[in-house]
This record gives sequence, C-alpha cells and structure tokens, in this order.
Amino acid sequence: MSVKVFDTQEVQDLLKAAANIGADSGNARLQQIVHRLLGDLFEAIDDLDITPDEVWAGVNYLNKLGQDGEAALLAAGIGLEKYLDVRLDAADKAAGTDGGTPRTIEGPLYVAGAPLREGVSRIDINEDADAGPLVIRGKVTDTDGKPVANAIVECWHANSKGFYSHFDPTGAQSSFNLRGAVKSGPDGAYAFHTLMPVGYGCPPQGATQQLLNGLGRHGNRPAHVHFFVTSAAHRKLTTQFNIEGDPLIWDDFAYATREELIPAVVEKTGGAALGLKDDAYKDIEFNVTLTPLVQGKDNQIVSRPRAAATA
Ligand code: MBD
Ligand code: FE
Repeated sequence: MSVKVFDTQEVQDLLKAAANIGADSGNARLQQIVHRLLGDLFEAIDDLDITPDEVWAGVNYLNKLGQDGEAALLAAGIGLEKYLDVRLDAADKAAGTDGGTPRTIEGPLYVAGAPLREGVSRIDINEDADAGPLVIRGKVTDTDGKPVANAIVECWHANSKGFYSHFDPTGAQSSFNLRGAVKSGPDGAYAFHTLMPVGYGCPPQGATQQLLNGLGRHGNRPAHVHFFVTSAAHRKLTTQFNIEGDPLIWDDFAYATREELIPAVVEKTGGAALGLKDDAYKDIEFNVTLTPLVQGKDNQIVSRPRAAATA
C-alpha cells in the first residue's frame, strides 16, 4: 500500500483540527508543538508505509511504558536527554557562556532531600559486602580558579548491584543510602565517603529494555556518580563522572560519557584513620568549575518531575 495522503487538504485540515490550531482557547505553544509532532508522525506513516498493526503496537507500547514508569528512562536510552545537552552546549558556545566542568545528563534517579553536611559526608548507610570504600573529593572553583565556598554539592550513585536507593527493586537500601549533600568549605573543598558503585542496567522486563532489544542494543551504563552543584552566584551544574576502567565507558546506553569526566581512580591506604571499612581504599579527585550567572540569572535550571523524600 504505497499511497501518499499527507499533503492532501483532508489530512492537513485533520491535523489542524486535532491540534486546535488558531483557536482562542487552549495553550498556543502546546497547540504548535502537537501540530508539528503529530504532523511529523503522520508524514512518517505515509513515507515508511507504517502499517496499522505497527501503529497499534506503538500505541500499546506507550501504555506499557507508562505502566512501568519508564518514560524518563526511555528518554535517556533513546538519546533524547543527551540531545538536550548537545543543544545546551551549542547555546552556551553561541552566547559565549561556555566553560567550566562539562554538563552531562541528570538521568531519572535523583531524589531530593538528602541530609546536608558541612564539607564532608559519609553516605554509605547500608552495608554492602561486595563494594570497597571510595572517597570522592575535590574543590569547587569559579572560571577564574577562585574557590567557591558554600556551594551545595549533591551526589547520588548505585550500589554494588547497580541499584539506586529509593528505586531498588530488592528493597535492600534505606532512603538516601549512597546519596548526599555537602556544603563546600572556605577553600571550596567537599568530600563524600562512600562505596564503589557498579553500572546500572535497565529492568530486563521493562518497556525500555523491550525497545532496546528490538533495536539490538543493550541497556547498560558504566559505573558512574551523579552531581548537582549549586551556588548563589553561579549556574547550577548537572554532571556525572564515570569510574575509570569500566568496559562500558564508551558504550553507555544513555550517551552520558565525556572525555573530561573520567577522573583517575587512585589506590590509597589509610582508610582506617578516615573511618572507612577497609584500610585500602580508592580515591577519586573530582574538581568542579562553575560558570557565572548570565545577566544575573541561572539559565541552567531544568524543571522536571523529581522524586523527593525526607531523611
Ligand atoms: C541511571 O543510573 C542513569 O544515570 C540513567 C541516565 C539512566 C538510567 C539509570
Ligand atoms: Fe545513574
């Protein structure tokens, strides 16, 4: 069935009616976006001769996606979240507001409300026999290299099974395990005492993995640690680093890896004196450079639904 109906008056009128274009009620921006996206979909159905069976498979997929609560996970997996970063990077470059530590995607697993500590926080609340001690520490500076005091450094990461507290299907973690917030000191220093994470894998029976399977892709991420860094006089930074040596570093299903975000993992001793579970531990120095507000405003704040809990 190789018919072309997209450009007919009937179909163009249908699109305008469905999006309610030109009406004096409804949200004009929403009407514009729906008109465009629906039009692109209709045109693709024509161009690729997408069959009714294929359309209904897609419609049903959306139901499963919602039931599984995985829409934001899929957004990471199909590169949509990375695409937003590519656009933000390009906008910064065009405006001359680039510089500082590179951004990379937030992902769907942040939980607001981690207890705030001064300078250093121990965030391994639950025992994890398979994970060795890890110290993450660094300095927050501005683009002139001056320390930024009182920055709020938030981090969150997975346990040795690749699971995040609050979203752990095994129920093995209490709230805010491996999640923390610290205020940088006068010299900009911050530190987290924690345990080495392992990479995340999409739920095997979920809608995201189902699509990835069809594409012949895996749904795994290299081991990584997420950060939000906020400070009154700077733009909020959303970033992550990867654990050096992870075989998936350049094969991340969410495309978050960046050359500048793979700090060295250094073997150290003296963990006992720091209160770590073993004397031998791994140390990662991750220094963060924040960029200034743009005309007094933080244009890097992204509003999206996020989980929240009380510690
Ligand atoms: C993660 O831990 C993550 O960071 C992303 C982007 C997607 C799924 C799980
Ligand atoms: Fe993650």
